[in-house]
Amino acid sequence: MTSFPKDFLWGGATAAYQFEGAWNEDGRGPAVRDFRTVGTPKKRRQVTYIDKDGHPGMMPAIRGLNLPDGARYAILDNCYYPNHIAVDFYHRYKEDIALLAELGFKVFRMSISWSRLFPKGDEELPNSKGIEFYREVFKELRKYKIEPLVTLWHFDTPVYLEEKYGGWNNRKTIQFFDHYAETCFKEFKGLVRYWITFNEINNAVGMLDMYGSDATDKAYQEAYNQLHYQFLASAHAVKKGHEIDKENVIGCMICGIPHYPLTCDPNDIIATRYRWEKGIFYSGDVQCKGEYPSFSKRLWNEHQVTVDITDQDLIDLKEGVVDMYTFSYYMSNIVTTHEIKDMVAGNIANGERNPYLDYSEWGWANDPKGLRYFLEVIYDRYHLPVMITENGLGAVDKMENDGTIHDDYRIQYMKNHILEMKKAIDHGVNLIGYTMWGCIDLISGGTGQMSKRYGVIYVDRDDEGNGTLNRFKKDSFYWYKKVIETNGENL
Ligand code: P53
Repeated sequence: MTSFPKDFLWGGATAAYQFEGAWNEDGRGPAVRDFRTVGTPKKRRQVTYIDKDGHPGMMPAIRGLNLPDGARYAILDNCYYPNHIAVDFYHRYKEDIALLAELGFKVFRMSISWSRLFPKGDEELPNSKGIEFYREVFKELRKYKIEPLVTLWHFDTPVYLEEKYGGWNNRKTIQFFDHYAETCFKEFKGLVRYWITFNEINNAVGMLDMYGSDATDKAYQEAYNQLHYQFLASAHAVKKGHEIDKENVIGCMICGIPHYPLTCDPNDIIATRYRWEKGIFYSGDVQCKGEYPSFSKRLWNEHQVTVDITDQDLIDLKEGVVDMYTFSYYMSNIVTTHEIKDMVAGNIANGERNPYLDYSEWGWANDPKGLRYFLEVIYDRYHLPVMITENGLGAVDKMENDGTIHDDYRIQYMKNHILEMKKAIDHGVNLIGYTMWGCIDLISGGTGQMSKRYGVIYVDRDDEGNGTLNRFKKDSFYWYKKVIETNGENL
């Protein structure tokens, strides 16, 4: 069997708002994600606000739901916001990066917090403390020959842009993002070469499409339009990034969920294909081919959507085609037009349960073959280098009295997925890297829990914010170190 290419980028991935903490330090402005409380798989995270009459309120954090008219994001006294301190990478990055170096990481995926550089989002000059922090982090990574892979937007739009301009509902936000992206390319030139523009960009529409979702046509209208503005912002960033440094490799990032039909009923087959188009190909095609796919009209008509597309936009999209396709992979889902008999009760995961797969405690299907399937479909469609920029198992870990953590379930999960990556490479896919999600335990994006852990490094902190924040190596740490050392041979 073919081995991994010799310069394969092994590593791990994080996102600023789930990892850095220091949410209001050194001039950082608040971002929309800072106003989410902690949840559980059954109880959704809440977004907290003060309404137009000055009363505190909260509502579930669901894509497509907006704050009540006139309300403003607010921190409430009786709520816990896990992202404020997160796991404190902001103050511990030296210790953390030393651990990543010990693992032998070739690449480390992290995101820049937009509001750390531009606290409001529409400023001309960036916050120098923010620039300084990221520069130090990148230098520290380079010291160990770890290549940073930097996401510009990981769901964390500055709140000021949201409240003053309506965020991504407003075309103006593109211009603020353009300025932010250009600032990053200039300030971090020579330190960063690998970039991702928007994390899981396809979720804008994808998250509205869950079973039982009662998303309205208005929500779809907003989502498709927001997506268009983000496509443009991404395309501008790609073009500018290449102009500033031709060494830059800039990718899209897609939430990669393969969909399977439940039955061979042609209705199920077609529904499955349409689900791929809506959820996966729509965004990938725009970012990798630089134009809207032929099926776009059908998707827009489905919800009476009119997207605000100008002639210049079409040129911009063409000029901002990405260099690589990156995606997250956690699970597959099932599509059916028939009655659902056995519903998966997970957050995000949804639809009929797949009897051939087992499920995580959060209801996510464990499907290593689905990763190969996805890789092969995507590479065949775009012929661009592909990178898996998130993958892993969210699970409850138990620390023994001697500080060890025996997470063999995580080792199994990663091993099985890496074996399928190997097969995909063998089948011709140009897979260039793998960054497992949450290499150092961090706050779950979906539930806000600390107890949904992905890391090979354990962080002592619980769902209420207690704990020393000290780091411990799990069994998977030693295992992954060996995988990297042997370039994927010793699994
Ligand atoms: P948590 C949807 C489906 C799959 C992954 O998720 C998703 C989403 C959108 O939330 O998110 C990505 O922490 C995301 C990360 C997140 C990770 O998956 O809910 O890019 O920020 O932490 C894992 O278990």
